[in-house]
Amino acid sequence: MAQPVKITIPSSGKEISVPTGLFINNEFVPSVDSQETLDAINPATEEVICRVVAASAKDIDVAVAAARKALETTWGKNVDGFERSRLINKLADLIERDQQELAEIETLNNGKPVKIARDFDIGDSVQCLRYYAGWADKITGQSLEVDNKAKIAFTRHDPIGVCGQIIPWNYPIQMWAWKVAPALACGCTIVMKPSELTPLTALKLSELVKEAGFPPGVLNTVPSLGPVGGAALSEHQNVDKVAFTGSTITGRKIMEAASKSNLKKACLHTIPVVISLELGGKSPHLIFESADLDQAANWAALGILYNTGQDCTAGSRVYVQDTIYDKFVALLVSKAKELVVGDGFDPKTTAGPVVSKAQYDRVYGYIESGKKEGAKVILGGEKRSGKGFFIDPTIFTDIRPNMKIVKEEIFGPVLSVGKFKTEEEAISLANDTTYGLGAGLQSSDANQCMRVSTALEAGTVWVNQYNVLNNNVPFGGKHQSGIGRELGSYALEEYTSVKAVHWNFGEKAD
Ligand code: TXE
Repeated sequence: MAQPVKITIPSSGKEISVPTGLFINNEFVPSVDSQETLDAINPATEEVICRVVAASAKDIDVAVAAARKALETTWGKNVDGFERSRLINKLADLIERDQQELAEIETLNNGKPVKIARDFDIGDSVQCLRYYAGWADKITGQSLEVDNKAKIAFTRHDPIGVCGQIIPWNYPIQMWAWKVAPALACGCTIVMKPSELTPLTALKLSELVKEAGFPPGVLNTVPSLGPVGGAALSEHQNVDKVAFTGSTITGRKIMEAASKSNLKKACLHTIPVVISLELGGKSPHLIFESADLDQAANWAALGILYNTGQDCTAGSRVYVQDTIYDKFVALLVSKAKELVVGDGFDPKTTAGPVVSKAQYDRVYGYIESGKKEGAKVILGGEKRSGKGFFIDPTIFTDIRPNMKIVKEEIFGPVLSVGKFKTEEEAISLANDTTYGLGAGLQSSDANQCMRVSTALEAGTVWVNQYNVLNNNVPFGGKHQSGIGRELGSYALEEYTSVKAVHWNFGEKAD
């Protein structure tokens, strides 16, 4: 095991070579002590594409040691920002060069349409790398006057160190870029654990990391099961930071593991683990009577159906003002019907299958619970026959706040639509959640837009649009949706450690 394999792209019959080993010190290697493998499955056909090496806890040790060595020798404080910037830009160029091939592998393993993978996920990832390449030589501290003329203090923003990065399966390339780009720009080294469901593009990207010229050990890739490799990274004594995107339940486990290793480290006087968590959501989307209804219906449909609803900011609760309710719901249903759910290699497809059998069963579990609890299905809700984890858009109305479909993250193309009379009622319905990731509102009343966006409890609020992100704008959640921010200059704070230097150039001690 650990040799590359040829995989076949179904639409063209083209063969692509994909590495299957662990990527440590710029080489693809077998596990040091385990024969375990992970099946990479095509969710459109349910067939196994290939198997890759699954990292054990001992492999994580090896990868962390490689990352530590690189931090102390060839990366970290040993390389200037201009060189980091040059290498990150080179990596972006190589990803752009290979975008079609990477998109096809992403579609094979994740299911999303090739065009979306290439033009949005990869296009955005290339831009993300270039954005942070721009920051790499601009990470500076401050010079500070202190209370004595013979003294000065200054700060340096050092790399935080070895970073464990644990990413999910809904945007395998994009989540990789969001985590890798700021970490590299700040001079950190990385042990990347992709989801066990979608390891292929992270392995393929590792080839490009080597080709770009990054020194061995700067970025290591260790596909593994969450409770094995993910847990080993979270509790590792020699990892300085864990960055995670995934479910709230796993986020809690990671925090617990990190805090337990923190206490031990505090005793040992070593560096504590720093955490950033990007977790789930149950995001509200408010449609007010003054909105451009056609546009509002477009944004509401995109808000829940983009990426087959497997989106942490999915606008899964739409609340509509009573005066326009019937008209808007009819429009929304007609927009949702335009979605073409199918194999991501079919150019007509606009939404692929959900990623796995587990997700498929989970989403249908919620659809059944919605029906049982008395919500009304006005679109979809039935299973298709045949192979593939395909789920048609499903819309529920006649909902109540305590229903599971209204409270819990479904992570599929399932929407709950409710009604409100007043702005106050809309805000109160929107904020009635334990999450706080995204929120949206559609209105042509500017004062209302400002009032409501101020009142909504979320890390991101979209006004007259939905689910649009930019690499220079921070992203993250409130409440149980996470800790810390990705993207923008804010992400640099997650990957740097501020050191204050106090300098005496004249004062004598008594
Ligand atoms: O997530 P997990 P799952 C939500 C979404 C979805 C649900 C379940 O609601 O239906 O989570 O998905 C790693 N220590 N989101 O079970 O387990 C795992 O290997 C360390 C929202 O797939 O959170 C993978 O790499 N790591 C979300 C990553 O965590 C562990 C995206 C995510 O998997 C671990 C994905 C452990 N003990 C799911 N256990 C978003 N916010 O975008 C698992 N992992």
